[in-house]
Amino acid sequence: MMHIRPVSGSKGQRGVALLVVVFGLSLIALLINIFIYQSKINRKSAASEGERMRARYYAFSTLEITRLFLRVQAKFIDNNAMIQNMGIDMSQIVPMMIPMFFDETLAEKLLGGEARGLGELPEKGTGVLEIYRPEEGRINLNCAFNSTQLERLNNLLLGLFLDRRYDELFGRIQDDGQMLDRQQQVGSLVDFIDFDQSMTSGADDEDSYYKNLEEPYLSKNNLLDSVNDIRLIRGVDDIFWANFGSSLSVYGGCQIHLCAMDPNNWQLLAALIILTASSPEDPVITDPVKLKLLATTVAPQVPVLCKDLQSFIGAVAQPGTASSLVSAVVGTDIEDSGDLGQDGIADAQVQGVELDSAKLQTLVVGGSKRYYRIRAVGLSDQAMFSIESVWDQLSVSTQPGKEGSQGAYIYWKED
Ligand SMILES: [Ca+2]
Repeated sequence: MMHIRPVSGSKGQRGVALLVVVFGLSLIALLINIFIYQSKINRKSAASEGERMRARYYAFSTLEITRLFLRVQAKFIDNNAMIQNMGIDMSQIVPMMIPMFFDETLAEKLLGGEARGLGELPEKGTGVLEIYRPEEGRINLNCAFNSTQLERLNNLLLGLFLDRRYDELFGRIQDDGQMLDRQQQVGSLVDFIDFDQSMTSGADDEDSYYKNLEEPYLSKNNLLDSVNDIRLIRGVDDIFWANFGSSLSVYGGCQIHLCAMDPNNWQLLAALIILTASSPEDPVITDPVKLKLLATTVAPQVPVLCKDLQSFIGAVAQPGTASSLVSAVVGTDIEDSGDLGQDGIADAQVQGVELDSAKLQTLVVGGSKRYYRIRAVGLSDQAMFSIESVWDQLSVSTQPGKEGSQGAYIYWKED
C-alpha cells in the first residue's frame, strides 16, 4: 500500500506564516502604542506622582525585557554564521515584540493558553522601545583622547566633511561671528576632548570661545559620557547636527563597525568611499552628485555586504551588480529592482569607485556588535517616562542581583 507523503517544507512554511502573523499583530500593537504615546505627550504635566512612578516602572520593565533579547543576540545570533548571513536583525524585531509583553490578551492570542505580561495592570499602561540600534557604525569622537588613535580620527572626520556639497556649510558665519573651515572644525571637535589645552589649529587657548559664552564652560579634556555632550562643542550647531549628528558617537572602537552602520546613513558611507578610493583623483569622489548616487545605492545593502569585505568592495566598484552580490552573500535570490538607491536611476547607470582594500581595513572592522543605544518609554494612564541607555555586551554587571553577569547598561538617563 502506498502512502502519500506530505509535501516536505509545509511545516516550515507554516512556521514562516506564523511568524508573519506574530509580527503583523505586534506591529499593530506597536502602532496603537505609538498612538497612545503621542496623545499622552500633551497630558504629561497633569499626571500625578503615582502615575509617573507607574510609567517609570513600565520603562524599566521594557529595558529588563530588552536585556533578554540582547543576551540572545550575544549568545546565539552573533555566534551563528548562518543566522547572521540571513541578515536577521534584532533591531527591527525587538521593538515590535516589546508591547506583547505588556498585553496579556494579545500574548494569549498569539501563544495560546495563559500568558502573564509584566505590566501589573496591562490595560493601564505599556512600554515602548523608541530606539534600539547598534552604536558602533559611527565615528567615535572619544578616540581624540587617545593620541595613538588621533590620526585615524582626524582622517575619518575630514572624510566625513570633505564632500563638496558641504562647501557652504563650512563657510557659514557662526554665532560668534567667526567661520570654521573643515580643518578647524575637526580641530575644535578634537580639542574639546583631548587632554591638552592648546588649540589644534591656531595659537589661542582652546577655551577662549567657551569662556566668552553667555553661560561659560570649559573643554571637557576627557572622554565624553554621552552623545549629548557633543552638542557643547564649538561649531556643533543645529545645521552641523542635522548633517553629521547621525555619523558621530562616543562609544565603540576607533574603527567603524561596518555591520553596525545605519543603512540610511549614506553620508558616512560617502566618507568611507572618499577615504579609501584607490585613486584620489577618482571622478566620482570629486563629484557630489555622483558620489551621493553611489553612496545611496550601496548604503541600504551594507548590513548584508559588510559580512564579506570583497563583496562590499565589489558593490562599490560596480553598483549595478550590488543586488546579485547581496544574493550571493544571503545564499538566495532576491528580487532585483535594479534601483537599490530608489533614486530613479538604474543601478547599472550609477558610476562606481575602485576601493583600496588595505586602506579600507584600517578604517572598518567586523565581528560581534558590542554597544546598543536603547530608549524605552513607559506609558501609564496619564503619564509617560523615558529612559535613555547604552548597553555594552562585554561590560560586567554591578547591578544588585546581577553582579558578575556579562552585559550591562553603561549609560542611563531618566527623563
Ligand atoms: Ca583639549
